[in-house]
Amino acid sequence: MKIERIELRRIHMPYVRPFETSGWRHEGSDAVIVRVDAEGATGWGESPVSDGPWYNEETFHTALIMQREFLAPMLLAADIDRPGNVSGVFKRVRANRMAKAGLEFAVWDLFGRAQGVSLSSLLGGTRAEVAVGVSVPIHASVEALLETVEGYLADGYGRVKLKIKPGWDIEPTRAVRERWPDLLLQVDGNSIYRLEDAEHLRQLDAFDLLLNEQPLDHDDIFDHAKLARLIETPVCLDESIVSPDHARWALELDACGVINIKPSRIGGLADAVSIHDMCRDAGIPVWHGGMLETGIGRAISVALASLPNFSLPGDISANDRYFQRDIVTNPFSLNEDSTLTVPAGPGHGAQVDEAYLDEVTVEKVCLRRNGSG
Ligand code: OSB
Ligand code: MG
Repeated sequence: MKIERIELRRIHMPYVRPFETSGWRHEGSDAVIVRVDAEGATGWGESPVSDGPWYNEETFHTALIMQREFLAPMLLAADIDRPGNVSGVFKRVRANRMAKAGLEFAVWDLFGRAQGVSLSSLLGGTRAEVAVGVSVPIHASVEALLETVEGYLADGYGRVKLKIKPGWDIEPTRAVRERWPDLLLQVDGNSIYRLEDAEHLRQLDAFDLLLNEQPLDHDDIFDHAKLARLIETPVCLDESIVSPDHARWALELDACGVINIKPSRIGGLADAVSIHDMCRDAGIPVWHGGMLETGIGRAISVALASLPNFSLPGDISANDRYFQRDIVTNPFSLNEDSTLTVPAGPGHGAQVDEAYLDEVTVEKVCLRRNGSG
């Protein structure tokens, strides 16, 4: 298939509440939304980048430049037999994985819609519902945190992840655990700790956590392997696993007991599925992380999380946990058993609300095969 037209838009869409981690705070989504058109069909993707290089090195500025100057022209010059080949088209471009992923996602959706097949089945999904939880930002007080968690539990979320940092880790985790002894609970430090903090992190072992996510540097695997031997809570890697090779290195070093898969961080769905399969063969559970995606990225996440080795609940909450109004007309709602239902229709299934998308668009670029327009 020859892609005829690519549209790139940077949006700004406010969150229902600000999201704060150990390293940044965001009031809304600044994602790049990608549309591809070919042979009368349309596909939609999302690069869940933000205004600054805080999670990884990318921002909406870099993603738009990489897509406009390099990736979109490469895709427009290619003839794609299957969406799994898109990552090969981008191979000469180093890193910039979220920029690549937004385009790759859109091509998967395009093929799914053109063939009338769901993204979940194209990827090898086996579940009709995926288990989900909620990621809870850093709060100003333990009291405020408990109130937020209580609200999410009342909404029906069955698993909670607490964002932590030095000074906001042991006490809030203890408080949540004491209040809800049976809650599925985990923590995420977003690379704020050092190996020297191992003794400190060991205190979290008392709280029966599912996992401790990415405590050490964003590009570290080696020290995580050392830390994994010093704490009892399973180490989970997020930021460090940016490719199938990185996953292989982590598995060979026993650097983690669990991997968080975000296809945007890995440069696309094809490599995300490879990591899923590698972990399945090694007996390592994976779960689907989140980047506070819009309804487009969310539908892609739900499709990927329907693969069998996604055996822990994902950070894929219902749309209304993030946005009062989303850019899709068919948002997910939470089922009573803390799951989302996997769309069975063509592609990822998100129906884009183009009028509202226009309203939240800050800048837009259009490229065409044989010249721009
Ligand atoms: O580290 O998992 C993370 C959001 C933005 C960037 C990084 C992370 C997160 C989350 C939110 O934890 C997960 C979600 O989308 O609900
Ligand atoms: Mg994380």
